[in-house]
Amino acid sequence: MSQRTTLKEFEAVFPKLEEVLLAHAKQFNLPEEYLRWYQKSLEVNTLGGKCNRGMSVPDSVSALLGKPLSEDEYFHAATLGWMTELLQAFFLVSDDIMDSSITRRGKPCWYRHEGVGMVAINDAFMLESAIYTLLKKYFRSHPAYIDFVELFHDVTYQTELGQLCDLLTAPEDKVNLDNFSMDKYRFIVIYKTAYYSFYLPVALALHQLNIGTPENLKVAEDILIPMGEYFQIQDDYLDNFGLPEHIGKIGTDIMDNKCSWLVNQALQIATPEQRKVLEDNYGRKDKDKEAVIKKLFDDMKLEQRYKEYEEKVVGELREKIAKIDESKGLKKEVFETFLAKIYKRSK
Ligand code: GPP
Ligand code: MG
Ligand code: MG
Ligand code: MG
Repeated sequence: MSQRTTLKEFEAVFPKLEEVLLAHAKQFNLPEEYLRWYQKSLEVNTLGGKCNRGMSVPDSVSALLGKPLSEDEYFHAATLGWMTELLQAFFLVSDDIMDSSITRRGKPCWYRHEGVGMVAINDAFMLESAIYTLLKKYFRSHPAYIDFVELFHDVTYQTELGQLCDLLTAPEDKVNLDNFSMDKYRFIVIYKTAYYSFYLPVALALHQLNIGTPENLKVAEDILIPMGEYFQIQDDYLDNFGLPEHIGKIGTDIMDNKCSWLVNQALQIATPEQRKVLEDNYGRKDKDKEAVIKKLFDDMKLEQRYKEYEEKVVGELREKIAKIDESKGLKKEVFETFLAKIYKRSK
């Protein structure tokens, strides 16, 4: 029987990795006060999240092996998990600047901390570098070392492609609703979210066990990419319909002119009058105009529409998972566990 990790067990691995990262920076004679800065950036930006992505690595390794992990197996799987959390930290610090966001995980965004500002950009780069420092330290002699390196590089690039499209479909001062479409939307969310949040943790688990064959990776991708698409649609839904106390952030998609799931759905069903309301109020840095859009989304019953979408997509995902052939090393449980973690989430 496999064993699921707890947040507490997973978090218990972090101090060791932090120590390694600080010792590595110290080797370059980074002055003590700046070491403390790096430490604070690591702690503020990497800790305090749900760690769904990170914990999915040990959970997946355990499900693939069908047994609880030894101490060494757990440490290595959790270290790979923390690398996905470092990648996420790198993305979020950067994304919050690009999105002019206010809060993250219930606290001010890092760039809004006293004395941080645009130093946050360099801090983001250093969070990314930390991945490769840990990879070299713990996986240099693993047979899949180069696969790990390439996987992180490829997934980072894919996320950047998605972010590019996310940003370019949302210019700050030019609202053009014709710019939005469900096709563009799918591209954005698959690349900006699904690869790093869903495919990456499972691909890492497969490589840790040396069963990251092209065939296994392809089966995983075919399920995890649609699952990640569903996850980002939830994120867009929660941006408007979630509670800031639950999601730990204040939604900015309407004012940011984002090509979000909600606005795309609204465009599909809008009457000419409703379209005019969207045209006049969407994507403006104005609280009153944002309120008009929020009211319109309520009137258009987008919450109900989301719930119907959720049931449909979860049914499809369950069918795909049921069809997995377990004879090549993959396990349905890997995907079932992942899906269970996000189904009907409110945060
Ligand atoms: C989340 O989108 C997307 C990312 C975190 C990827 C960022 C990619 C970079 C290359 C920086 P979002 O803006 O909807 O997330 P949130 O709602 O959490 O701000
Ligand atoms: Mg954002
Ligand atoms: Mg963003
Ligand atoms: Mg969002």
